[in-house]
Amino acid sequence: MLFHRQRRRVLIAGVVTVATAALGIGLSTQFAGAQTTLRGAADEIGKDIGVAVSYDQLMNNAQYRNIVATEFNSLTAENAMKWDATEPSDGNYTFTQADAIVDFAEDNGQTVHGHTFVWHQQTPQWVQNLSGTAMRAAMVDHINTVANRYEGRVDSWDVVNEVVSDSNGAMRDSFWLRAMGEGYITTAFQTARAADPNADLYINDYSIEADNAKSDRIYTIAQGLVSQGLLDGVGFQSHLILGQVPSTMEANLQRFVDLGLKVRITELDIRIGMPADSSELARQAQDYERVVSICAELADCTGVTVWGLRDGDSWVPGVFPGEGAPLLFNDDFSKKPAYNSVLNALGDGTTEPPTSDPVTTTSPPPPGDGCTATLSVQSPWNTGATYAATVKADRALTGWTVTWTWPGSERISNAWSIQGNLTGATVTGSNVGYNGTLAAGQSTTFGFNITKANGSTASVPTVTCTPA
Ligand code: G2I
Repeated sequence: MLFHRQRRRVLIAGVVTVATAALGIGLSTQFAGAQTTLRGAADEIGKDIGVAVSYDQLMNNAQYRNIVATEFNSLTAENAMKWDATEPSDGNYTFTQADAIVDFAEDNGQTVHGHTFVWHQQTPQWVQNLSGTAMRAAMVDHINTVANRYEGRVDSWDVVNEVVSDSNGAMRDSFWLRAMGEGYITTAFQTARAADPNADLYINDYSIEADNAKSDRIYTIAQGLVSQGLLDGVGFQSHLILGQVPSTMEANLQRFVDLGLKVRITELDIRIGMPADSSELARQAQDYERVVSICAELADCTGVTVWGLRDGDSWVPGVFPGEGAPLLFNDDFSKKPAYNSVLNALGDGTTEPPTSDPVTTTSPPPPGDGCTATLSVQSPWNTGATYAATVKADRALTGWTVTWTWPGSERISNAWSIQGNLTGATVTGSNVGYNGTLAAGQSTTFGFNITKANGSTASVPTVTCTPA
């Protein structure tokens, strides 16, 4: 691999105006939480836990946004970065949806895995009708424009998607292949590499989880790209069927790692014949646990992305009538058994033994009409901890600021759903774009990780919350 990229967990530094204490300050209640999140557990083991997001849900559904922000540290646009969404007609680029998703990820300290530049689906007819030379020019322009726009903000790209067919590992007979020949793949990777030299470049496909003719062909293509320094990783989509996690999956991923590549589970879902009964949901949880464990235990597996949040968000029932329930959350946002097994496979946030039980202290609720903030230690380890925080509005708010001072050497290393001056001894942070407006009685959340002295107790300082 020629190019390595630091995982991006950027704190957004900014100037925050702190209202004076007279303005409806609430003292926090503090307590210890036993719960952890997928995100907290994945952060702790240095993996991505991602979700494919729908622009519409992200814009219109506060609960969806909240779970996407708190449970996942990586996002993929389910449709918004595809060619038909970004360049519906020649040279007319539309980035409203893709921008919104990347902004959301940035606000929440999440990485973005980009999907996708070159695919035989969701590519407009005007591209499909071009001659070889013109198609090449359109491809180069498209990749340059999209990759340049998100340079430094999208960490990795599915440069080509589904280029191998389902029969005997032959190349897919797509309009790309017919117009440009097999060289279209190299052209795509060369263009992407030049456009964003720091992004990790992936080849992505389905039904390549097992060692089979299709994954053999991907392996051959990968070898060729690696020899030219053009490939960083292989995406295994993993649209799986209940009870059919391939027995060769681990060994198959390993052979790509042995080429010097990263591997990633890019579109995981596990579908069930409907209606799904409780034993099937339990079996699904086992299957999820196996797939996520394979990635968790493989150093060069960067992470797992699930292809949608709730069962009702999934593409599966529309394409496989009578099948469904393939994801981690029910439609009411409750967690399915598979959620817990994924958490387990990610190490449950307890890969290092806790140094102490989290401290529980409670102060009386504030009398004022502002807001209260609650911190809880979710999972401490020797040199750090993940915290969850809740901000509750006592009256309708259009924004909030929280502040506290660490008693010791604790410092925030990364945070989500909050922005401000977060890294010092005194922390001052405000809402991000989506979680500032709260009705009376409504709550929102943010979270962060800290570093701390080896073996010390993760403290729970008093938090002051002030309405904007
Ligand atoms: O087909 C499942 C996935 C296989 N691998 C590549 C992925 O990009 C693909 O994702 C799916 C999306 O989950 C669907 O949401 O790709 C489909 C398109 O092939 C997406 O479906 C399309 C519908 O077919 C369109 O009718 C709809 O306008 O989503 C569009 C946007 O909602």
